[in-house]
Amino acid sequence: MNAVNYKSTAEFLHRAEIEKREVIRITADYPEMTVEDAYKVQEELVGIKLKQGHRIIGPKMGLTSQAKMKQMNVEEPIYGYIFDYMVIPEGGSISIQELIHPKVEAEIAFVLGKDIEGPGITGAQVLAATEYVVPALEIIDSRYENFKFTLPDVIADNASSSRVVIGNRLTNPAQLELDLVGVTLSINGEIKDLGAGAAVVGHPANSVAMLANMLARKGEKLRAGDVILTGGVTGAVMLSAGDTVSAKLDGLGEVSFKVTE
Ligand code: OOG
Ligand code: MG
Repeated sequence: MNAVNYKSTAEFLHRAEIEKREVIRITADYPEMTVEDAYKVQEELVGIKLKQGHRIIGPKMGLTSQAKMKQMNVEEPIYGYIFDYMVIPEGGSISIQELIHPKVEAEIAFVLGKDIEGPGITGAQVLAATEYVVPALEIIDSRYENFKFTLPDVIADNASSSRVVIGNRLTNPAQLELDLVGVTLSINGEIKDLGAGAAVVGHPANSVAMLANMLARKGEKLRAGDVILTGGVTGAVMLSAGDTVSAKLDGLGEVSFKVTE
């Protein structure tokens, strides 16, 4: 069997996103694709988006909670990139027709005041370098059929990144214990899932530390001003037209958006 062609695989996934079409997962044809191969495909995909004039607002972590790993049947955290075109304003809306089969998850986002460069970064170092934390809703939209994938597939697909809503209340992380922050995710006023910050690798700052250490392997660092999603605290919930989605995070505030036809 042939080796994975990073560039054409990235183009294939990019087209699926643009055409809002689900595709057969890469590992159906290339079962031997490794995690390393997958990050090379992701790099090509990021390159395509940058070439088109899109800007990265920050890297993100995914599959950082037991809830998410179990739900997606995948066993280790991954990273991807959030771009400017993915941002929906707080309280804004998105048409279901712009997406394939979107799901939403509640997250805690970090904004750094200083660069952080791995390896060997700890959660305590992350907290010291953080300017503020903010509640977020991430809309994930795997390009794969039935939202089913293996670890290399989802890495290649930029960790299912699709849209994000960032809350507008900024909190200094020294003001609260982020692992103890209670989180609810509601649709049309009904709670669909809940959790606490500790669901994210024990403490969301640990997720940022893992990210800095993973990026160090390719000589990259986290930068001051990056908006970093630390991974779903809750499981992800399917979206439908007519949904009003909101997350409440104790001490951090609320964030919401609507899904239209
Ligand atoms: C992968 C993306 C995971 C998170 O917060 O865990 C993610 C997926 O579940 O499709 O963004
Ligand atoms: Mg996420």
